[in-house]
Amino acid sequence: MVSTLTPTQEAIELEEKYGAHNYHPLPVVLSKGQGVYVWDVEGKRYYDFLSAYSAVNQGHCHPRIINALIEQSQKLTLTSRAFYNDKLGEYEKYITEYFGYDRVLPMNTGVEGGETALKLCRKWAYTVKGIPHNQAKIIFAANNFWGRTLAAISSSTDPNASKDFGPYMPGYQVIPYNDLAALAEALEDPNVAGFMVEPIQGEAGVVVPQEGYLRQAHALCKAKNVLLIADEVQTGLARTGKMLCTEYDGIKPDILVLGKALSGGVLPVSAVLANDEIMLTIKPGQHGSTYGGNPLACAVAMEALAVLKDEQLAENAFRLGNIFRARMEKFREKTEMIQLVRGRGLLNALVINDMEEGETAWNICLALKENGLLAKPTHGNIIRLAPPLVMTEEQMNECCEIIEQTILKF
Ligand code: IF1
Repeated sequence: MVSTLTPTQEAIELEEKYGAHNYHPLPVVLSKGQGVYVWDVEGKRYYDFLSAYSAVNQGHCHPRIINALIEQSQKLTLTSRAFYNDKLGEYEKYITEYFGYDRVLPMNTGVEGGETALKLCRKWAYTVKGIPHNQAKIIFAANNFWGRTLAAISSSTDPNASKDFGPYMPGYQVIPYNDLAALAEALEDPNVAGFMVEPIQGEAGVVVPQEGYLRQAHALCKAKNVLLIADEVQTGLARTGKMLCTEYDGIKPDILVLGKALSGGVLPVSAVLANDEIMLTIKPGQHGSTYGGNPLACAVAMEALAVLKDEQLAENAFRLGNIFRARMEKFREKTEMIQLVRGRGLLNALVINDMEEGETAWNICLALKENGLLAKPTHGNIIRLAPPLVMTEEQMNECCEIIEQTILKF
């Protein structure tokens, strides 16, 4: 039967019919990506202002990263950790020197990185800090988001992420984000082992804490021999204008979790970094994963990290982020649609004056799509705007024009 559907409609219909309905995507079907651009199946080009949730900081299909993928994929892709391979040691040396830690535990997705960090924290709590068995407590910030596993959603304050998935992981305590008094109080409990926190809360809507929040949180944790675990899966790797967002506070977290752009959007690669006292508490056979540290991931991740430095993407994100927020602040005087602009580097958000509970933000994103720019609301009335870090100033100005012209029509 000849299809009367457009290629876009055809692709959407297939997902509708055969896939789980665990997402509500914007109605655009992408088939190509290069740098800051993506193209849909009708050949229309867009600026990507989501960057796969900060997984393509280096831009879509970066040639150096793709070449590393192709080269390694024709040699050896996966050995499992039952044997050694000639890429893992090289990668471990590279990434630990890159971030200044003794050791790395390689995993795949960001949430596996978070899970690994919590297992390390608990293992350290019992074998080094001496917390009574199975009594270790871990503190999280309200409105956190670190993935979709049962351990992750157990710390969530978003019913949409946690409802009807219980019972939940014990040993958790949730305190308000950006509230040092609440942290100090929670730390009075001698069984607290760690505090896991995002330097900027991504999913919550790019929530930037007060100046020095992480520095003071780190000091409070240190005073109580509690580990500070920084979830930099979304904020790390140059996204916020520094190689790590924690650099704004001049601290080195006890455990650092990386993911997403660690592979430049090419395949899932995550990493947990820590020093010997913490990392060596996990002994052979006590943790791992089939793909963790596979040679293909190692080759891709080394190139993805090198690109961040060689192309000075943190500096570019810092500079373009200032241009973006300054321009949006000026634009706010011309429209009552924007409540506020916030973010750091190229992790930004517009908080929309939304009279229809998120309707408007969604409709703005549909209109942006029509005007050649892809973005998606997070939590109702907040539109996250996070392009690849390889964007030029000229492209940024063009995108600001698109955003302004689109919003002025609302
Ligand atoms: C989805 C959100 C962003 C993360 C932080 C760990 C992870 C994430 C700070 C886990 C993942 C992704 C998950 C993805 C959409 C996206 C997302 F909207 F869901 F929350 F970025 F804000 N820490 N975030 O942001 O990494 O296991 O996914 O590799 O679930 O829809 P992952």
